[in-house]
Amino acid sequence: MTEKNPLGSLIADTIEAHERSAVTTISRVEPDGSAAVAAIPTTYGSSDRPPRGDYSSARADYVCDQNWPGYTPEQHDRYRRLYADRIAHLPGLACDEFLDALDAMHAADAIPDLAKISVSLKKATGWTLAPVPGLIPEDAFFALLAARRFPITVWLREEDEFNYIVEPDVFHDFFGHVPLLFNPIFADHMAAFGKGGQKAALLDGLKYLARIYWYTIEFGLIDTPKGLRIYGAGIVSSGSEPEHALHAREATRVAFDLERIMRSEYKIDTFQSTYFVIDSFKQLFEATSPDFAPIYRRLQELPSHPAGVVLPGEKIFVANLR
Ligand code: HBI
Ligand code: FE
Repeated sequence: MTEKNPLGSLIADTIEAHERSAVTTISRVEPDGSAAVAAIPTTYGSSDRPPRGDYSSARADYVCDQNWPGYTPEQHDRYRRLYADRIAHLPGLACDEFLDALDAMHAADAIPDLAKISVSLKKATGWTLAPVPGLIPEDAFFALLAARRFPITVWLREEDEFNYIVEPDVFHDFFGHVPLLFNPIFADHMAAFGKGGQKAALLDGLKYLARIYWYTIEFGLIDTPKGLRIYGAGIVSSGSEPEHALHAREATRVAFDLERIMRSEYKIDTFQSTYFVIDSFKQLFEATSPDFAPIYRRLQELPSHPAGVVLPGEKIFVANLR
């Protein structure tokens, strides 16, 4: 199955740490020398501060406990309002695959108990949800995906982050990513991404693979018969970025191109200035199925493009502008 899957034949390329090289500190070391608990990613992405979250409670694979009874009524209420707000806005903005998957999920009323949702998700596609303290390093992230475990941050954003947040919280991770994990084809693609990440880590290609993840799974657009739509989890979970992604004149929408994306840097703490548009999920899954090892080798000799540049001759989508 892996061999047929997107990224499935990648079990042999690498990432150097990525522009968000996670500098880590080991929190505690066991007598046998192994780290007993997760290292804290002290710098992550282009952000100056360490990720939010209690890393002391995480195990070496970054998985922690959710402590669902610990959420306050106020937090459940905020989650409920976030969910209702996004549901109300997304028709006409998100693609049908996402909206259909969302409809089937029934997790609108309170912060989900991840163990409970894992039972139904496991039945549907073999995935479970793994509670984590917050952002985790790429290698740990992809290792969980390879095991069909999706990391879900346990904390919820504050009220002043209702429309936009710079790092993943439980609402982004759950609302943005879990619906499509109920879709069997998408679910296999995500697991293949995990395997591809493990392979990339050996080939100094993780930086390139993380960019593909960023510009598709997190911030991807899709060209549909109804017009441009969003499917990336970072956009669908945001209150303000969908309009920007689809309609803002300042944003550029470029036709999907695997190597172009691999060479494109990104920023994690602002609206994106460049989005990449797939024609169909089939296009994405097929484009990510070859062996990336030779591509990584070639790209290591080439400069990267700063976030937001538009290259000569590039196919730009101009529909939908307001
Ligand atoms: N950690 N918790 C968490 N959630 C993410 O979405 C996430 C992460 N670490 C790395 C990461 N995403 C991205 O860098 C992907 O590009 C791999
Ligand atoms: Fe995400």
